[in-house]
Amino acid sequence: MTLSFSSALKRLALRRILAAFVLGGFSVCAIAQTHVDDAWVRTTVPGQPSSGAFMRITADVDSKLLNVASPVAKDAQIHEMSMTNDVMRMGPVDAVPLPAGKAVSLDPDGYHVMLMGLSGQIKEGDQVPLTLTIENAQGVRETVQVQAQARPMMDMDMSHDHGSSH
Ligand SMILES: [Cu+2]
Repeated sequence: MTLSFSSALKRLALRRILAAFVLGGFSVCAIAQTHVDDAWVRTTVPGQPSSGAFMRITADVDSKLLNVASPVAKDAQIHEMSMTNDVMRMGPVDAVPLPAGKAVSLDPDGYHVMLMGLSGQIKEGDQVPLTLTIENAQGVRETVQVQAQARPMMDMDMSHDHGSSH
């Protein structure tokens, strides 16, 4: 009788601890509304003026990516790659829609970030700081700091010259 009473107490205590963990987790999520995964920047050769940054962004609520900035680049632009009459085009966009809960990829075939006016060569393994400005549907802005890993691009599609294509 005494034994089962104490084990019931223990179970209750354990349940309280678990509840505290769950509540704590929720409050953390409420602050960090946007998650950025697998951020990387393409390595460059010496003297190369620009590069591309890529990542996967998941917003908890409907949002949009408005701006990207980096201390290694004079200018960072959000570009979109698209096919028009079988011609691959690419140009700046005002924002990237981030629907609630959906992972949006910035990759070499779609949206990507162009880092222009690089201050130096980006070498494999470098950590490139990026600051993302994200606005939710209520107009509330948040900035997200990301450390993007520099790695070489295997796909040759991005080897075209951004400077003269647009
Ligand atoms: Cu581009």
